[in-house]
Amino acid sequence: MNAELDAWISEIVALCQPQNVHIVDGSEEEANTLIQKLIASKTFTPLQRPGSYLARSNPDDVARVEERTFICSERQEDAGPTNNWRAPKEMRNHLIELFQGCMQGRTMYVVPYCMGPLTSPWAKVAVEITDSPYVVVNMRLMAHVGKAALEKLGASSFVRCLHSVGQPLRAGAKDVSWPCNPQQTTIAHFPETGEVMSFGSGYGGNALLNKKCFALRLASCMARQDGWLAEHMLIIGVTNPEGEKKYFAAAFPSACGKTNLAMLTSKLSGWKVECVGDDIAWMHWGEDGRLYAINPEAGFFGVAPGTSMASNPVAMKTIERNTIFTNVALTDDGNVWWEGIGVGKGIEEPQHLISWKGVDWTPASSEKAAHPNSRFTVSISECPILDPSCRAPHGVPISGIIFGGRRSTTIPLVRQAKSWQQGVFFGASMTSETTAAAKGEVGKVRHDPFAMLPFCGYNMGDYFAHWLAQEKPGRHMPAIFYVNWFLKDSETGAFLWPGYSENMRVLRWMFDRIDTRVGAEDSPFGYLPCVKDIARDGKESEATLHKLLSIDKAAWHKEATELQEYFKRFGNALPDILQSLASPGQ
Ligand code: SAT
Ligand code: MN
Repeated sequence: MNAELDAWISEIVALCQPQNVHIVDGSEEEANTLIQKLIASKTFTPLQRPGSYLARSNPDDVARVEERTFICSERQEDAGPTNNWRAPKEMRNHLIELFQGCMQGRTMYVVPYCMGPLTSPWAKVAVEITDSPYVVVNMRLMAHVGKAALEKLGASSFVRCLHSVGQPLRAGAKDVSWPCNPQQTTIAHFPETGEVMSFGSGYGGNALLNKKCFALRLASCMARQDGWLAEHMLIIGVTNPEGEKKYFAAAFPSACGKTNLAMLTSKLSGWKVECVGDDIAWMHWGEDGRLYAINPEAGFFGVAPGTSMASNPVAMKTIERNTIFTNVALTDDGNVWWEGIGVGKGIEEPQHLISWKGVDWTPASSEKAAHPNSRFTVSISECPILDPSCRAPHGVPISGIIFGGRRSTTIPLVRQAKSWQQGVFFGASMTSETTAAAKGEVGKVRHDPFAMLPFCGYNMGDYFAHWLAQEKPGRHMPAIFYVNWFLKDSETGAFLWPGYSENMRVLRWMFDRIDTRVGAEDSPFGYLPCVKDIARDGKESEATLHKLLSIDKAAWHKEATELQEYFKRFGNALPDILQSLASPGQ
């Protein structure tokens, strides 16, 4: 059907020398066969919940590895100062050596997939070749795979995503349940030729190349070229008691609560949140001058720990069936468990579990039962609060854009930008404490502009300019907000803001600000809410709200000075307006 695909398959067969080739058709029967194979290889343990399985990874392959992720543009300045760069030729040669014979003894799966609703003009078809059946069954939940994607592709060109766990199975050798090759793990992107090559890891964004590699790193480059936006953002519809609806897109770094906000259960009477997506937004300008977002994904790959009936009852419902759990703990009655799962339901901590490492665990154990980056993979159609326009081909109109990070100090609960430029500055100035979603130290404050630090496929300075350039006559620019749910009391260390469903109060303020139905305090840092507007039906004291909504000038000054330093690394690529907005006087 597609000569380019045929030729590529032959080329990869010759390079990787798999035992078999399987073109994925996306059928139920195929999925069942793959699941049986994964059970036989002990990759999957069937769970006591319908259609659900537990996988345990190799303990050295548990998260994205940013230091081994590369942007291989011809010119180093096109990758910019925030990406690891290698010359394409050099990286390709290195990878060809690694991929040589790497699928021996394994089946090579060819997975055509479509990102975005099949009927959407913004949807894009790509192909992943992988030797991991675990990747195939996960991708099946996260994207439209198989025949439908191939049909949409027709004879067109496509992005080539090549993946191997990097552990050939030599004749007679016994396989392990999670093959991988952490010493050689390399995830390389070639934006100029539309390719991804990933070797050595079977986990999450390192291996499901449709997600961060294609839908963010490569798509951000395509978006820059064609005047749209590919962003690390959830998408929600918010309806007020009068039945008016507005859509928001919100960028937060990995493991900072995007899935919880995307599925928020409102406790404010008459207010409702519906879910379009929890991780990625592709946004295009409509003929009416509004910004429209589609969710390129068809499923969730959410963080398990902390998810409970108290924090995210909708997610708990979503994962009741047909879910793949990776690196959570196993209960004695064949179900899943993770730290925080029982909150709000009064479930006691079990006296015995099998931990994510596959060993006995008791409350006396010093290690966590579930890995902090353990995940659930589930189709979006399992979500009980799916927005009715979730699969609208042209997307949903975005009225508000929210940026947010995880900061225990300095950044107030919420602010609104006074202009598009200030809003872009909000995004560019984002900082957040690191989480277990990426390998490395946890809890360290770092710059994470637009929550795209690990996902922008080109020079971040040019990316800022691309955002500024979105403002044009005739366009209705969304309002922009910056939130921080994670402020802590400097004396007790306790969170000042309850978060989760209480974030509805902040969403309400933002919703009403868009039509200026609620006031705000004007400040150089943006519009800040008046305490009374957030306090309505709240539980916290006035003093706490003042702490949440005020700006500590000394801390801010320090932050701004540091930000100016940070911005210097972008050199000439940094738009002047951002450097001037970063001045401590602002
Ligand atoms: O990149 S992953 O998909 O593994 C998870 C994340 O960081 O959001
Ligand atoms: Mn993410």
